[in-house]
This record gives sequence, structure tokens and C-alpha cells, in this order.
Amino acid sequence: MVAITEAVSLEKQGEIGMLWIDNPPVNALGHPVRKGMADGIEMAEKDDEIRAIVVICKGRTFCAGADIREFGKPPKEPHLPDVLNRFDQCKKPIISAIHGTAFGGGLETALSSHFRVAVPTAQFGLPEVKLGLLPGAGGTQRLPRLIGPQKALPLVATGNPINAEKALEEGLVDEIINGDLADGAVDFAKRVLAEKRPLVRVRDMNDRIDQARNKPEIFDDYRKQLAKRARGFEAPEACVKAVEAAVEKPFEDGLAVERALFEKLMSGSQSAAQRYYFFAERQVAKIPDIPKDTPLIDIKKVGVIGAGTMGGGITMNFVNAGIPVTLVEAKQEFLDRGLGVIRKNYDISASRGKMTAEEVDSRMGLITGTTSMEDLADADLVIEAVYENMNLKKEIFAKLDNICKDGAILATNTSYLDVNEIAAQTKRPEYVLGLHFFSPANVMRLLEIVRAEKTSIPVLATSIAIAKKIKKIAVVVRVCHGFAGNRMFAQRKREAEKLIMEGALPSQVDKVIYDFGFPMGPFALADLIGIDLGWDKDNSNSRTMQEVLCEQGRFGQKNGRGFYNYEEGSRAPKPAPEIDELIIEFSKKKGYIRREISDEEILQRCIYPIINEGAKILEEKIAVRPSDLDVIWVNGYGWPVYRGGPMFYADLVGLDKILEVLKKFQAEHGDDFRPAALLEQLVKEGRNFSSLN
Ligand code: 3H9
Repeated sequence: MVAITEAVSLEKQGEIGMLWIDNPPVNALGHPVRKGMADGIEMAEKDDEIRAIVVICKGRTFCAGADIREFGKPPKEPHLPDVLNRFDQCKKPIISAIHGTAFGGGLETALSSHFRVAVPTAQFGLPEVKLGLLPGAGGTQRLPRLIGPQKALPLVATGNPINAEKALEEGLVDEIINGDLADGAVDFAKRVLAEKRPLVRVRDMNDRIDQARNKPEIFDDYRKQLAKRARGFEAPEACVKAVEAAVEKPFEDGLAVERALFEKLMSGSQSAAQRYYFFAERQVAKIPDIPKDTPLIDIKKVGVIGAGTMGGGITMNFVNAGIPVTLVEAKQEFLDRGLGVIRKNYDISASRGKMTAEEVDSRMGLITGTTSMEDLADADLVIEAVYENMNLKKEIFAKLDNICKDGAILATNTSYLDVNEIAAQTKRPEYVLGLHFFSPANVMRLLEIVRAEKTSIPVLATSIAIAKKIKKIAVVVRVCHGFAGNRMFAQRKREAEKLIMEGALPSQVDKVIYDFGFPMGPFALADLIGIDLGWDKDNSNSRTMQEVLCEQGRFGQKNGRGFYNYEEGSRAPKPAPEIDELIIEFSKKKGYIRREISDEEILQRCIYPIINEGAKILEEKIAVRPSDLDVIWVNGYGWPVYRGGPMFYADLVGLDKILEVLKKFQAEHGDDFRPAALLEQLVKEGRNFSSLN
């Protein structure tokens, strides 16, 4: 074995040269790997004993792509496209032997090899689009040549991977190796030599692209398919353009198109935001005072209290991960209704082909419904998901303290209430914390783990681990009213409500927020959630727009009338001129002199206070770091990932500008806009939020 660089070595197995890549954790194609690959191929080609080369990786995966940490820094030769051209030109057969994930530049390496073999569990993907990029080392040109543009388009433009079986079916791999990959790859290489198979250079394969030439409908149709999910993103369209170039242009010209598009995306703010976000999501589980080796509590059985929308969704998360749940309701009829909703949700998934009828039954079989809290005696984790009432929650926790075994974790799903006060009802506050799921809990990825004053480190570490198991992105925050997410969200809600009093209309506010990239604006969202949420019917007296609307029976989507009107069976908001008139009339009655409000003001009024509140949350140490707040907003509130999150966006706008605008708003509208001390301090020191990550 000869070490070529610290990450690549060449081992001779008779006439086969094994080019081993060893760059933990994911064999990213950083400089030592690229240099090692280029020099290794050179060395193997010159070595008369070597007749074929196997490219293979140590550790958990084949190369998972370029090293994202190198992006934005001065590029260091050799560049990946040049290394891969070298692969193409090699006169000896190169076989990529794939396990784990051949992603991005990793798949491009495989595509530049002459043959590809893989283990059955391997995954193949070009996830660059998820980083706001496109494959920049020939992937957009080679993949359509190998599997045809129609099949290449979704891989390139959505970034979703395919498994080995599909890859074999589509001609992306030549053979599946059952058993040891290295042995299988050597055996394959020997057969290539024995059968004198010609080298297959993907760059020269033109049949599939010739068939697609002069058929613009292939791309038109795909663009239509992509339109909704790609709204606001620049990279997906660039991906389609690059594949189009593969069909229309000779290989080298297509590569030039790919390069130009790649460089444009790489220097833009969307990719910067998405790359930042990639690391933000991986940073979130790292809490400074929670050591990696903290002993975890074994969670074999979960209890959920409350079979309403939240409790049902929470239950589904655990049974989806194979963990049995005891679901408690106060009355049998509520329990039956809750279980019925869960089954209906699974049946819908089954009808869409996402699971089999047997899987529905086995998941339902993991749920034990009961009306007795005593049945939670053997649960390792209990999550209370009853409605937001402090007295009720206190009562439940006092009871749980008597029922649950020692060492069981007791969690509340409250969205606002003081978890310390709830924990104080028990003799084991170190086992109590908040697990704040977002609605619908079986769909939304965000989980706020609310760390109370006395919550122990093992309880927190266990909660982070269990969140991963149920496929949630967990962000640890501390106790305050609304925790991090809802506390920031309340700012936008308040400003949106003020803006329609001052002169804007719901449709104008919603359009600004939608165009910024949120899935919907605050008023369409209010209609979706239900305007009557939190409405006190008995004391309603037309004091707020909420009261006015609810008094008129306008509850939102649920009854087809809210800030907008809805046609039967449709969720699409239709204008409601009667509401616009009502708002104008109501605001005048309240003494507002309505004025024209610009879109820019709407955006700043709705977004800057979110950022400012984020700064206050950081100042109070409610959240660990700014990027955690961004993870909360992208996963829980529909913040467009191509804008990174509110704190990243603030850096992009410039903290000095944000501060200046907040001060102006403070002078005009009062202390809702009082700048956070942290924001003032960062501006004074010429720093940004990223410096705190
Ligand atoms: C590209 O290839 C461009 C080319 O087309 C053109 C070039 C010219 N770089 O996710 P995990 C780190 S763009 C650097 O927790 P998992 C990650 O930060 C690239 N670091 O593990 C983490 O570090 P830490 C296209 C990377 O098992 C650790 O590895 N490729 C990279 O859940 C473990 O990661 C992609 O976009 C990287 N490329 O999932 C693939 N990848 O431990 C991105 C990971 O310090 N990666 N790290 O927190 C993934 O999708 C997942 O990491 C993977 C493993 C599925 C591979």
C-alpha cells in the first residue's frame, strides 16, 4: 500500500490497483482527496503491473460530495472537473465501487469512471440543488448521457437520491455486489479485463440525448412539474438549463454552460444561505454543556396524554419509529375519536401508496388506548398534550408524579406556559421538560426541547436522541413565554394586525410575505389555523378584529369564511371585499387615519421585529446560538431556506441597517421596536450574528 496523500493510497492486488479514499467522516472530496485521486490515477496508469483500477472508500460511505467547507474559499488545484476529465481519459478501466452515499461530486466521480458497482444499500444522488447549487463537475452532462434526460432531470433538479435497485434498473450502475464490496469489485475488474470489455466513457454516449433532441416539451413539462416546489429558488431552474444544454450541445460546450451556471449560483446569496443552513442543522444538536458521552435513558415505551390533534400527531411519530405508545384520554368517546383520526391519517397514506395495509395495522397495533392514567406506570417517557391551561397541566403532573416509575421523563407539549412551574408540581423536576411539537405534529420536523431550570443533562441528551429517532430536528431552548419560535412569531402577528389598521389590507400584507418566500401570509395563515383560536366568546365585544370576525361567524377555512372567502372543498383564498370594508370601517372607528403603506415598510415591519426579538432571546440565553433560531424558523414557520433564516438574513441586510430602521420605527410607533441591547452592541463592534455561532 502506497500513501499518495494523507487521504488516498494505492494498493496492488495483482493486476488490480485499489485506489483507497479515507477522509472521514464522509469522504468529502477536499484537496487531499482530489490530489490523491489525480496522482493515484497517474501512478496506476504508469504502473505496468496494474491493468485496471478500482476506486473505493474506507469508512461509512463512498464520497458524499465536494467538501462544502471549502466553498467560498480560494479554490486549490487540482479542481474536481479536471480530476474527473483525467478519469475519463485514463487508458485503463476505472471501476467505482460504491457503498453508503455516492452524492454530488461523489456520484460525478462514479460517472467519470468507466464502470460502477455497488452494494445493495448504496444510495445515489446529486443533492447540490439543496445547497442552492448544481452539480459542477460534469454531473449535469454525464448523467443525461448515461440514463437519459427524462430520468436525469428529477435527480439533478430535486436532489432526491435513488437506491441501488433503481440505479441498476436505470443503468446508473453495472452490477450489484452482494458480499464484500472490495472482493466483488476486484472480481468485476478481472472480468472486464478477461472479456476485453471496451472502456465506457459516459461523455461519448450520445444515443439517449440524441433521442431527446428537438423535444422541448420534455423540459417544458418538467418545468411545470417543478414550479410549485421550486418557487423562489434559483438553483432548480439552473439545473434544468444545464440538462437542456447536455441535450443541445456537444459535451465540452455543455460543460462550459454547467460551469457558468455553477459559478453564478456559488457567488449568489441563495447558495450561501443554503450552505449555511446545511451546517446550522448539524450544529443544532451540539449543546456546549451536554457531553457527547452522556448516558442515555432507554425509551422503550411512551405515554401520550390527550388524543386531540397534537396528541394524535405526537403518537404517530413514535409508532412510526416502532416505539409503542399508551394514549390516554379523559373519556372513551374522545379516545375513540382520536384513534379514528390516527387510523384515517394512516389509511390516507396507504391509499397514496406510502405504506401497506399491513403496515397501517401494525402501527395501530402499537397504540394502546386507555382512559386511565394509571396505565402510564411503566412508560419511560410521558408527553402531556392537553389544552393550554396551567391548572389542568399542574394537576396532571402532580398525578403523573405519583403514577410514573422512577426515572421516567415527564414532558409537556405546552407552547407558552412556564415549564418550571409545571415541573415544581413533581418531586422530580430534574426529569421534567418541555417537548414542544408543531402542528401537524406528524408532519412538521421542528421540535423545541424546552430546558427547565432543573432539567438534568441525561434527560436533555435522551430527548435530543429520541428526537433524532423520530426524525425531528430538535432545538434546545430555555423557558420564557412562547419559548423561542412563538415569541419571535408573535412579533410578526402583532405588526401584521397593526398594519391593516394603519392602512394596508390583508391581501397586500400577505402578498409581501408570500413573495418574500413564506408559503402564505399572516392572514391566510390565521384563516388556516382558525381565527376563533383563543377567542373568548362570552366576553367578546368587538374590541379587536378577531372579535369582530368571530362575532360574524368568520372563523377561517374551517367554515369557508375568514379574512378571505373559500369555495367548498378548496383551500385557495378568494378576495373578501366585505372584510376589507369592515377593516377600513373598524380602523377609522378606532381613530386611525389610514395611509398608503409601501411593500418595503410592510416587509420591514413584519420581519425586523422577528430579528430583534431573536437578538433579545440570545441576549437572555434562551437559545444557544443564532443559527438555532434560523433552524426553528425554517422548520417551524416556513421561512424560505434560500434566505437562511431570520438571523442569517439580518447579517445579509446588515445589522447597522436593521438597527437604523428599528430606531426609526421606534420613534414613529413606540417601544414594540426598541432595539435589543445585543443588536446595538454587535453594530457598535462591527460584528454580525454569524460571529456568535
Ligand atoms: C458538490 O459535490 C459540488 C460538486 O458537484 C461540484 C464541485 C466542483 N462536505 O449529515 P451528517 C459533515 S456539493 C463537508 O451528520 P449522516 C457534516 O457536516 C456537495 N462536510 O451524517 C457532519 O459534520 P459534523 C454535495 C460534510 O450520516 C458529518 O459530515 N453533497 C459533507 O446523517 C456527518 O454528516 C452533499 O450535499 C460535505 N459534503 O448523513 C451531501 N457532508 O459531524 C451532503 C457531510 O462535524 N451530506 N459533512 O457535524 C449529506 O447529505 C449527509 O451528510 C450524508 C451523511 C447523507 C452524506
